[in-house]
Amino acid sequence: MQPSTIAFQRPATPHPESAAWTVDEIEALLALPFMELVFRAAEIHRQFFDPTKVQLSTLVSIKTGGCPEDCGYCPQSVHHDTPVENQPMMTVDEVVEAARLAKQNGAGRFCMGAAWRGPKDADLDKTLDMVKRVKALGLETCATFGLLKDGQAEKLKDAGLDYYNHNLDTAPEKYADIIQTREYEDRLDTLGKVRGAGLSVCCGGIVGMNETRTDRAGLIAQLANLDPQPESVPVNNLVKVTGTPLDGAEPLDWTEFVRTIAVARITMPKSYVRLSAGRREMPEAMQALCFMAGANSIFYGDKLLTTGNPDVDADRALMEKLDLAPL
Ligand code: SAM
Ligand code: DTB
Ligand code: SF4
Repeated sequence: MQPSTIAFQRPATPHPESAAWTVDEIEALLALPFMELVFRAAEIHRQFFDPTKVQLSTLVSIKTGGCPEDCGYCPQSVHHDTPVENQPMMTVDEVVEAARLAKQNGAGRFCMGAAWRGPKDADLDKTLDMVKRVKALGLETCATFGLLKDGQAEKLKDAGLDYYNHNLDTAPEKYADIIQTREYEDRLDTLGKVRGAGLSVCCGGIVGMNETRTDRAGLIAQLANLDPQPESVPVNNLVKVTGTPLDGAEPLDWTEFVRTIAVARITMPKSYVRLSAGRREMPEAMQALCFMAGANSIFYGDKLLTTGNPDVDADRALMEKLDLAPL
């Protein structure tokens, strides 16, 4: 019997590194036959990374709840009646102790998050001590404090911050359905300030918010066309929290999530693509396929900011089964 012919076309020429990605090109990648898409992503992954290594970031919420912004997915917004209460900022010693435990568990990066629209100068000053002391433990440091004003990124850089996380969250066309209290442009402006201060950029988004495939392509186009591309790209699957407007969102089929990871890998070949929020709800085999499709980073630790993550023992066991080692 003759083998059946292949029913798809390889691109005649690869996408040139310097050219901008169009939403149509990205949508065409998302629509490739599933196995072909995962295979292409796995090939590209191997050109730039050791596919047996996974970068591990541990999150801690240094200031939880009471956020004035209205992000439709977020349990920490004052606009939504959720189980998360407004809490005071953690002390520097508490944060350093959490970082020490993260390092002991094998994390390489420690990411501090705050439920702020952006930091007030007095609050930022308190975080600078945290950054200095966490860095002194020998961990990479990351912060996600919201929108930054002039000069704030430089202060964080001087304190020893390595990465700043600020997500675009979704496509520009979908954005107003999700958030009304700040604009897409505000986010791009903060990303510019982060780059300008010489910090590495961690920037990604969320899928599973009732967006279309075109919206997912639109988000990836925005991320891939940042120049330079972000060093880290978190791909979050919406964690549904009671009381948030997106609690009733239609779940995304798991294959569509894997496709999103694969296309992030193909379009941002040198970035760390992080399999982010929503991992606790993902079967191990789906996570394995995400690693095959080019994911090479995870949030590691029992908690994300306010919701759960796989516990450390479960993640160690999974990495052992898949012969993956921490970076
Ligand atoms: N307040 C700051 C901000 O919004 O930039 C920093 C913390 S905020 C919680 C960081 C990111 O977490 C958001 O941009 C969003 O991408 C992600 N996130 C928040 N709630 C989520 C949820 N329920 N599911 C998935 N990702 C979520
Ligand atoms: C990112 O992209 N995802 C993380 C981190 N950056 C700050 C946050 C996920 C939050 C999930 C909901 C929660 O735990 O509150
Ligand atoms: Fe506030 Fe950030 Fe949550 Fe938006 S995502 S409500 S800015 S904590």
